Amino acid sequence: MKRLLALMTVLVVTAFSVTALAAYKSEYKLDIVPGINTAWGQGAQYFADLVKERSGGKINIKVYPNAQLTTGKQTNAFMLLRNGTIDFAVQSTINYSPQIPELNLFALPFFISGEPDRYKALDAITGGKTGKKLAEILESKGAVFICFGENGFRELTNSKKAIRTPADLVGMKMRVVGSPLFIDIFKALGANPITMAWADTMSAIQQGVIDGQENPVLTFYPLKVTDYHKYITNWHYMADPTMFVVNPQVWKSFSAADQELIAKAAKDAAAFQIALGRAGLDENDGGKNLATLKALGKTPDSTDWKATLGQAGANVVDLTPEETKRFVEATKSVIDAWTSKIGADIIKLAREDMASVR
Ligand code: X2X
Repeated sequence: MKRLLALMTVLVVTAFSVTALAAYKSEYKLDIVPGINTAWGQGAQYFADLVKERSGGKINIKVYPNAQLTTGKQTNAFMLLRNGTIDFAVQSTINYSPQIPELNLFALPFFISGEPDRYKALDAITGGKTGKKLAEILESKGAVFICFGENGFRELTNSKKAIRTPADLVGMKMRVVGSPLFIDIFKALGANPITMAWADTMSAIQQGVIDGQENPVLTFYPLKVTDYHKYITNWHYMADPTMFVVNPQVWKSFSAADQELIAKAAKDAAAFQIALGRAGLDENDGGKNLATLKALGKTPDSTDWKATLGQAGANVVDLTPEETKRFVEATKSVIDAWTSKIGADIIKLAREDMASVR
């Protein structure tokens, strides 16, 4: 009887682990927009590597760069995560904002960069009451949110001239992402904004179909935009965090221990992505970002981006406070127009979070 019981236990346990194993896919698809060599891509790849290593090869996440999983339609990304076409994503708030308007908060012009320390201000939002609220909204719309990472503050590049004032932008053909807020900002500045997926942008840059675009340094430099755009204006006008997210069904299929493993790996990868996206810019952090990268054995491509961009033949404009003020004034109406779309309550929360670190 005892032996029979033992045998039955073995059978039950085996059957159980077989079903548990069978529930795991051989590959989980992770969606990103740019190439792997950007800070965004490297952070996503590091996440996949950590999960594989820490799960002993059991959980295999594959990063699909260049918006492959959305066939280039990056603003459809949230719908495809929700319906399970995409399992995991490290996505920009911009690309989910057509379905989740509250995420436009980060793209309000000069809203975060107007603070004394824009990095601190951003961290106060993502790590504060606002970040918590945005995570709840995301979850209510059908995604499991793990944490925020970073694409970076977005800067201007163009092939025509140094841009120091809104007047310099008049008539310039500027590629913008497919979120209406960007059209409003560039129209307010007198430019001629053209909505275009990133998948089509590199060739538009090469062929001169557009004069300029905006993206963070750690995105446009690795993708060689500076081979074509020799003028860069550091205006930091909006922050572009990434979000580490999972399809809810996929998330439920993992054991509690594996969920914990994945969440920890995402947080570690996000910390790396943030450090990589900031190190060598003007982040007044006493060398903390560089130290984080060194401790991980990761060397950034530059420890001084202004010098690196200059060596690449770029003319780099850092706006003076007076020059920045003109851009702020020219785009103020956009903030007013978008307050109700984003939600006055979210904007108020963000202001409170930012004020707490001033
Ligand atoms: O399309 C862009 O500009 C990019 C790569 O930054 C995003 O996906 C938001």
